[in-house]
This record gives sequence, C-alpha cells and structure tokens, in this order.
Amino acid sequence: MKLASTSNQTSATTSKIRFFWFAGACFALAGGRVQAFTPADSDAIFDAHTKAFYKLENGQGWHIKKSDGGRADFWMQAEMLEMVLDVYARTQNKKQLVMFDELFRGFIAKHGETWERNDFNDDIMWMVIACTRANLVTKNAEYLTVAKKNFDLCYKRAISPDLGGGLWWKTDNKSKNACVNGPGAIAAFLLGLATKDASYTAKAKELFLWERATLFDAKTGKVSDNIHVGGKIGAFALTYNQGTFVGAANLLGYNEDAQLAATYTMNNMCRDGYLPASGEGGDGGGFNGIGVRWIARYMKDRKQQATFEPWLQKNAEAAWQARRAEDNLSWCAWPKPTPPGVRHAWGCSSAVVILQAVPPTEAVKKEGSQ
Ligand code: 7K2
Repeated sequence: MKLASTSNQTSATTSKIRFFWFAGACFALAGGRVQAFTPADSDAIFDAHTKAFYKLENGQGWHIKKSDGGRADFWMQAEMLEMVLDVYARTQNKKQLVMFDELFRGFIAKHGETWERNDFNDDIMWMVIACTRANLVTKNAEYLTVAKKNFDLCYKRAISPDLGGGLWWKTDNKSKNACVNGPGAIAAFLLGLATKDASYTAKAKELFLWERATLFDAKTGKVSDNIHVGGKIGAFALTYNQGTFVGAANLLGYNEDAQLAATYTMNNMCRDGYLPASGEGGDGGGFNGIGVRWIARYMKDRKQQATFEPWLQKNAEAAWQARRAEDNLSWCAWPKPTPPGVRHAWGCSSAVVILQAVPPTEAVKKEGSQ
C-alpha cells in the first residue's frame, strides 16, 4: 500500500512537471512573451549604452549628453561612472576598470581635481561616492585622494547647525535636501572604510540620523525631498532619495529603516509594480537606477529576496523588453517601448544599472507553473 501510494505520487508529480513543461513550451511557441533576462542581456544593454554614448580621446573618456552630441553634466557623468562600477561588480571584468579610469581622467581634465567651483554640494557627493567605490575595488590611491579632498571641502562648506544639522544642498544655503544628505552619508561611510579613519564613519552616522529625524517618515517609509531654510518640508518622494536613504541605512545597520523605505518605494511609488517613469532629458532619467542600486544591495546584504526580488526583476525585465531593436537602447519609461530618434545617455542609464544590480531571472520561466 505504502509503496503503491508513493509511486502514485511520484508519477503524478512527473506528469505534472511534463504538463507544465509542455504548457510552458506551447506558451513560448505561441508567441506569449517569456519575460526573462540573462547575464548576456545585462552585457548587451551596457554595450549598447557604451556604443551610443561613450567617447574616448587621448586616454580621456566621457559620456555624451545625447545621441546627437554634447557632454553629460557633472553629476550625471559621476553617476555613469558608478554605472560602470555596477557592471564591474557583476562581471569582475577588468575592462570596466580600464573604462572607469578613462572616465576618471576625462572628468578630472574637464572639472579639475577639486570641485569647489560647483555650487551644488550634491554633485560633489555623487562623484566622491564614485571615486571611493573605485578605490575600494582597485586600491588606486589617486581615486581616494581626490575623493577625500572633495568630501572634506564640501562637508566643510555645507554642514551647519541650522534646522538641527545636515548639509545644505547648494552654496546659497536655502535648503537641506535628501539628495545631498543621503549621498553625503554614503560617501562618508565609504571613506571611513577606505581610509580607516573613524571620523568619516561618525559623519556618516550624523548625516544619516539627521536625514532620518528630519525627512524620513518612520510610519510609512517615505523620504521627503528637502526642508527649506524656513522649516517648510518639500514633502514629495523620489526614487533616488529613497535609494540613498536605504543605502545609508543598510551600511550603518539601520535595517528596519532600510526595509521600510524600500517597501514604501515598492508599494507606494510604483504603478502596477513599475517604477515611476520620468522625463529622460532632465535629472529624473537616472533616478530609478540609483534607487534600485541601493535597494538591491540592501536586499542582498540582508537577504530580503522574498520581499523585493520579484518586484525588482519585474522592472529589470520590463527595462530589457522595452529596448529598441535597432540599437538595444532602453529609456527610463518602461514598460513603454523605447521610441526611435535621439536618446539621452543619462535617461538610458537607469535600465543599464538595474540590469546589473538585479539578479537575472531564469532563462525561461515556467509560465504554466505560476
Ligand atoms: O531640488 C533638488 C532636489 O532636491 C530634487 O530632488 C531634484 C529633482 O532637483 C534638485 S537636484 C538637481 C540638481 C543636481 N545638481 C546639478 C543640477 O544641475 C541639478 O539641477 O530633480
């Protein structure tokens, strides 16, 4: 009896598997789109971006602004240096470190070794993150020297006791924004790792705790964009601010805050699970890439795949499926397909980042088993 029932179960399971395999194959053959992306796709979207937007002259590299020319702005340039590091983090291919170095040389040639001429404190912090991340990977001291020098000058001019602490967004000292304090906390934390100087780690904690107390809603997980010098809160949430808050919280061990801010992004900022689309020409084009970079890292570090991976993969799959056939570029408004014509390097960077940061789906999902 016992044997018979066991074998019945086994054969039932086997035929179930056969059925689902068959149903899955039929679904694919019938033209039902199998939503998946593989590491080869993550390579392909980066190659497409490089082909369309990367320029190199005399060992100095840069990203152009859009496919018809120009040069990407300071902070977008910085964040596309981070994009290259995201590719390296996935592939461990030294070619990407060579590209980072070329981009670093191009950046220094254009903006110099110190960036005090730039009034935006947030811009400086983004580039400090890129350079410190690169130092942690390569141990190249030049990246660290530049990162430290610019963090120090920026922190010095931007920190103040007004509004309880935190960094001013710009040198006009009118508001303190999430887009400088989240990145500032991350930059300081990474500098603490790279220099082994605990005063940076202390600054990271101070900036994070200020942002948490001032812009973070501990009931919902929402991160407000800024607080004005008069005390009025700019109470709108953006995915890049959610991301850097999650990133800083994760690095500093505030796991519940990270979980809450990531959950808010997933449940309150998406439509049908898709991250909000933004105009590709402005600052918003790369917001989702930044958001996903830090949320995915938190997910992996704290093993929160069960909660966040299906959502992140849905977005990564949509970003990949939204690419256009002629050159594999994908814009920042998936699941809508990428239109023909001129595209922006920054606007196409979110899709590249997300396909690096999010673990690939299976080659073929068994649709029938869902
Ligand atoms: O208002 C700030 C920020 O709080 C807000 O989240 C975004 C929304 O806009 C600005 S930050 C954008 C600046 C970043 N630094 C370089 C500048 O060219 C850019 O306007 O987009």
